[in-house]
Amino acid sequence: MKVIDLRSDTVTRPTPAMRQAMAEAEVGDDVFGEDPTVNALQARSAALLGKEAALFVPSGTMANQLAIRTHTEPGDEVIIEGSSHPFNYEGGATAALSGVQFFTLPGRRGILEASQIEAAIRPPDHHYPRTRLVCLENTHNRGGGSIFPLEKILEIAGVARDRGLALHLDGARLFNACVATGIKPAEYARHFDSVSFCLSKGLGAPVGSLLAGSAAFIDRAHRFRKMFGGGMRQAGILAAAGLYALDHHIERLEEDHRHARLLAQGLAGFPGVEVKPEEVETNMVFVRVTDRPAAELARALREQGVLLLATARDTIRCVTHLDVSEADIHDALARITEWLHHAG
Ligand code: TLP
Repeated sequence: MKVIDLRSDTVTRPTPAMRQAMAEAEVGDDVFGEDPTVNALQARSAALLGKEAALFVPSGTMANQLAIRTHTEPGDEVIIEGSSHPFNYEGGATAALSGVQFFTLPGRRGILEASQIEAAIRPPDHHYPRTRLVCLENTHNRGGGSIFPLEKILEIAGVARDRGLALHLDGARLFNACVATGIKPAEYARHFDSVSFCLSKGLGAPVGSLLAGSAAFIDRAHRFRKMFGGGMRQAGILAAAGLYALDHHIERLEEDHRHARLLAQGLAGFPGVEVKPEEVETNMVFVRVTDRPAAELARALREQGVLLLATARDTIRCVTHLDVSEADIHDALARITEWLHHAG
């Protein structure tokens, strides 16, 4: 029985063609700035986002943490949505590595309004932390793979600019938003001082993320990358996978989105679960489990060879990706129906 792994788009394995590109990569010592493949990936990523420079880093977490460290000084405050990745899933790194605190705001499916941000900015008084940075997430993971509407980004960027705040985009899945909306990466990116994106999610590379911004910003981030232990040597082997992914795996994200819709539509009628297919915007389906703990359902389905992620007591997340075909979606739905039918 083939295991259908819908826990995350991080589980993809490099394709034979990607492995070939990795094997053939020209490499050098990137800590000396001498890896031609890393340099090519950085230049390509900066151009794609319309930024002056970009830095290759091991993970999306490091990209976000570097951005936060680079934009702030200890004691500063960062405005962020309450279900965002840096606040919830980065091991408390922001407190530990940057010595800054978060001011969290409740979003609607992860989406914030400019008025909420405006109201959260601290007055200039020595009692308060200094508000320095706003972080947004597009697509928003816990928001359900939701797309941050460009007009709302524009309004928020206006507030940030007027109030002298930096603006960072956690674009771990930015290309999913781009493919779903037809908006170019640079069109999103130009409203932000820094943007990160991941190669190791929907794009299917085994490792790596990019952080992009002005040349001065990336120069400062480079120093913190070293400090955080993220300087890699012959990293061109990994960067080659990234270049391959940018060439071959962006347009196909549309397939993942179609599969997510199929999955949501298929699950919508099942007893014991609640799904809103109309809320599926990209490659994620969040399922509310109504008649048992979500972890119990995930455990039971694992035995049927369908891996899902319980993200809360009553919530399961399913993510479609490169290693899941349309036939796999039908197969997963059949196995889930069968199990629910037997479980009564
Ligand atoms: N997200 C992972 C888990 O950590 C939850 C996943 O399976 O979705 N930003 C966003 C929006 C993310 O979803 C993630 C990873 C990251 C940053 C961090 O990327 P990595 O895992 O490369 O550090």
